Amino acid sequence: MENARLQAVFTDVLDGLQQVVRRHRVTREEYRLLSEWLTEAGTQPNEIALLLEVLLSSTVDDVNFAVESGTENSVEGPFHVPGAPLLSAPYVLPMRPDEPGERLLFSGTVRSADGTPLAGAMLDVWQISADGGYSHFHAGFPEYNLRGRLTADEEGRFEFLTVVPVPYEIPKEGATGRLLAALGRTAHRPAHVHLKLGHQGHRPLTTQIYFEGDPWLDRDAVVGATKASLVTPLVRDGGATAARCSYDFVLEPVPEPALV
Ligand code: MBD
Ligand code: FE
Repeated sequence: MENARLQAVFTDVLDGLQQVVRRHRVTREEYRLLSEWLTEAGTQPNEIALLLEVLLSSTVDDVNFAVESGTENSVEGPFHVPGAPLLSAPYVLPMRPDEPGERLLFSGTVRSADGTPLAGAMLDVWQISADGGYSHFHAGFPEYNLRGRLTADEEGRFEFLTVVPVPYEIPKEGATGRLLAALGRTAHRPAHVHLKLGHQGHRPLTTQIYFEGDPWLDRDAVVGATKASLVTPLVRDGGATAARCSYDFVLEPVPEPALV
């Protein structure tokens, strides 16, 4: 970071912390507990990253990725893995032969802000399994389980088969889980599917899709991640072999570079 900016931001951070100490007359004992808790967090793999993701990343994203007319962003979270398999149609996310859970057919479109379909738009999709694990991060999953990249067709449409994700629960033993419990806040995230979307000439989008009726929608453990515009119905019509959901994504064009 450029030194002047580092100094400006750090000065404000320190000022904010000092104000909190003064306003609440933080005791020596409370200061010691904070120091111990942060030290504990630092010894746990990925814990600081999770903590920042829970408390702050959504605010950083909102500052940087605000949209005028495109689909809203939602945080990337700690479980993205670059380089997921490039799938071919008909799209099925890689899954175990005995992958548990209800099947989900996720369809939709990718369009530009003016409604033009974005043929060939790239979607990078990842999600938790029905038994509650993200491959690569939780033991016992094949590499890239429920992770894949696919493209929208000539009309900007896409469809892929996956399983209905379950809500994620932040581990109770970790420093982040202990903080949430101490605060009386839920450690749950509503069930979600993560996506990154890209198309030439458009701002890349990182977002998540949530489902109507999810009990954690209004108290996501990750502050600010759930947005009403990203919630879609999960449709189950009796007899169908899979639940369905759909979402129509809108990417914002990047301004044309000025002609020189
Ligand atoms: C998740 O699955 C997630 O998406 C975020 C943002 C934080 C923790 C777990
Ligand atoms: Fe997630």
